[in-house]
Amino acid sequence: MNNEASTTRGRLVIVSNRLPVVFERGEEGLRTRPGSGGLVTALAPVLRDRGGIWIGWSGLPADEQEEVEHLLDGSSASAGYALRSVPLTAEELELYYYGFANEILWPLFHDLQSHCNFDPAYWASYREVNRKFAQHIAEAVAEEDFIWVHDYHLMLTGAELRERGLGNPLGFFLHIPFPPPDIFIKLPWRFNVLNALLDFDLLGFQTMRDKRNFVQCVRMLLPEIPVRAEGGFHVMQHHGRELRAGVFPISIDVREFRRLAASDEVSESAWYIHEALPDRQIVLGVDRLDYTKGIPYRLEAFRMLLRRHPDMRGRITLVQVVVPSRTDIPEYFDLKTKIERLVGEINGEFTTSGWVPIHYLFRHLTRGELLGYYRTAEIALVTPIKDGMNLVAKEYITCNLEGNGVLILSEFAGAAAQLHRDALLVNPYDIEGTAEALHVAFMMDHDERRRRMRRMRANVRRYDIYRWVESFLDAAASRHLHDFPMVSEYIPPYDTTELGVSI
Ligand code: ADQ
Repeated sequence: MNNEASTTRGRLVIVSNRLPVVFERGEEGLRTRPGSGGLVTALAPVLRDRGGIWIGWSGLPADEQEEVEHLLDGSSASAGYALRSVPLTAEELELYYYGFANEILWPLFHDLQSHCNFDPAYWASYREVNRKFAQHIAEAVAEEDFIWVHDYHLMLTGAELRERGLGNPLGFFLHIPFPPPDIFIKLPWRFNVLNALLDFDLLGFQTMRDKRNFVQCVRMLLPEIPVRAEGGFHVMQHHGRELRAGVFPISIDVREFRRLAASDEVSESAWYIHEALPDRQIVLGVDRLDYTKGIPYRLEAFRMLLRRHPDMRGRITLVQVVVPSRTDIPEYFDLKTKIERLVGEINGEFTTSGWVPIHYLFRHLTRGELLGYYRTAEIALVTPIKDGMNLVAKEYITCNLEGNGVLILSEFAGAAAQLHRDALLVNPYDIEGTAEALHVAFMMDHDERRRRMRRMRANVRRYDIYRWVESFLDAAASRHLHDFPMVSEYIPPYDTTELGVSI
């Protein structure tokens, strides 16, 4: 095997579809400000200490590339690591990003093949753009740099880099789920994608379920590839190299969320929210407008709760925040219309003077507002029909400083693998079951709430985003897999692997 190169000697090269900076056009022209996600925060110190580059698309049209590069030189100096932009034309954006990534990979990997539009032009562009990314990476890296590619937009870059003769250690992390074989095989380009993934040295998945699905796809579609389990990894041989697949559940910057949640701004915001909704429990839903988030089922469940338990009326309010996303696409616009119709119907059926059952917010919230809701809500309703991890669940737990919140969580969210003991798990398609979980959450006594929340808070605190970055880089460098005990203990009702049925 020739992929023993240490990843600690070289620099770290992060590759993602988008760069971690936001471009804003003001009166003085284009400006940048640093992105604020947990991933950037956790990777920035490593990139600075070790030396590094972040490669991605700026979010702006290709004809602004010159100005973008000029600005990125300045941002690189202040960030302490280099930022390199990959220009994308309007056509590439349409076909590779809105097409292949959003109309094929996103729905298929969330088990929704009926939402897919398998347009061959999308595939051609996806390959082109992955090739373009590989070209930029190849130009930027030195021999011993560790290249870490993120997410489903860029699954072919490893193979493209190998084709160019690059021997660098290559890692890939998939932020969304990996589908089971019977769904993955619907992809017309299933062999190309699977083979390309095998050209990385380390593949990271959010949960055991995703890793298992990937291994099953390899076993089914590429039976000639030897696969063995070793030290928590699945190890496969391909093109004379060894690929290891492992589980790395992503998390959040816990210290930062706690600090912000305790700030005066958030404490005040939390107080005002409850002051405006006195004597009732607040149930919070926070989602990007997306059909994977299960918002209509959740609203139906809330309606069922109010119909079946009239005593809940006037004592519970659902605050549903929906963050606008892709509303120019008909499918997303239809989803928005459906949500608004349901909210209207439910409010029309139950509102009384002084009580509106659903407060519906369709907009971006400031961080302060969002954390105010996290901090004050007695119940969080996180019920995606499928989700890689779901950071909203972890943010809610971390911001629940009073320690008396209840988390209702979909068993199909990656976070369930970690929080299944203390959250109330639901099948999001089961409207009656979710309605009952809401009732149980409402009635749960103070001691049990605190007991459950204390354990969930400790769990999220232990495995924060810094631990996640460290464990992935350690696995790449030392072939050692950190122990995430919670991911190996989850035995959901539908799972057979952990019951001893081997894959
Ligand atoms: P996403 O699909 O974006 O991520 P998620 O993990 O839930 O989903 O993260 C959403 C983020 O948006 C959270 O950090 C949240 O704070 C923020 N947000 C939500 N509503 C907001 C609002 N109204 N205002 C401001 N911010 C808001 C993908 C995968 C997930 C996986 C992540 C990380 O789909 O499954 O957990 O990557 O790997």
